[in-house]
Amino acid sequence: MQKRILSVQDISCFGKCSTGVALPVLSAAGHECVILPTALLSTHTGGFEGYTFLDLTDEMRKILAHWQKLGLRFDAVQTGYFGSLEQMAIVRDFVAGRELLRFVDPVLGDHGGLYSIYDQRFVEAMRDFCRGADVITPNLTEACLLTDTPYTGSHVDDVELDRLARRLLELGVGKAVITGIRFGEQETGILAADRETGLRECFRTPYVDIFFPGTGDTFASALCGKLMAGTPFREAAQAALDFTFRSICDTVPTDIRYGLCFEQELKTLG
Ligand code: PXL
Repeated sequence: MQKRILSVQDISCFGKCSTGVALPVLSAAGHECVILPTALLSTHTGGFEGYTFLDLTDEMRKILAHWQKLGLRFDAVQTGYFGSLEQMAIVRDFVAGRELLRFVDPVLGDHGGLYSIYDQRFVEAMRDFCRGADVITPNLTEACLLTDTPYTGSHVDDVELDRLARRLLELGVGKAVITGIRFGEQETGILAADRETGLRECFRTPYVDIFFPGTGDTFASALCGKLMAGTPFREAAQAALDFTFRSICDTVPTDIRYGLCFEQELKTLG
């Protein structure tokens, strides 16, 4: 059955990420994707000089007030890149008391650092925003930021991974998937953790030594699409990882800033 999913993240006009990924991926998974843009940028912030940035916080308030009047209902809300601190409170107020699933991709940073517009206040607000989420999908950097753990690189041993997963779930989260973990020299992948079942399982793919902005967004939307289609958690995590890996393989060797060429893989999501 088709679900209506509200995707709250920026529109980066060039450089596939966030809303530019959520719309095609959630649609290909069979859902209606409604968008609530948090900011409008000429490009994403990952590697282009002089990008423009329009904060849409005030517009978000107006859009949600209109939808409130219309009595629109959603099966899930998926959040990604926020343009201001207030936006988290705005979305929290809108979803409060509604029966919907909450997917939070706690976009804060990568490679051990914060993205350019964020600071420690964002980290604290995001930690709070994650409370009560059904599924969160931090990369390793974000998992460390959310749990006050020093980031020591993308190779993490099993004990530390388990600790990170436990501390993420302790934020009051149903399921946590940590992305961007290196396993040895040859592999990369994710850890999936489920509070209810106690599941802790790593899923791996071959490591490709190129970083494409928007990879995490692609994974998060694919996972959301699969779960909302009723796919069980383990299978959904595996499918989202495979989709992301195949998209990476399709992309080599274009300009890495342009994002993943996931288009050929969309047909595999249905
Ligand atoms: O992929 C996360 C993301 C989303 N939106 C914008 C970004 C980034 C990462 O750099 O810059 C605008």
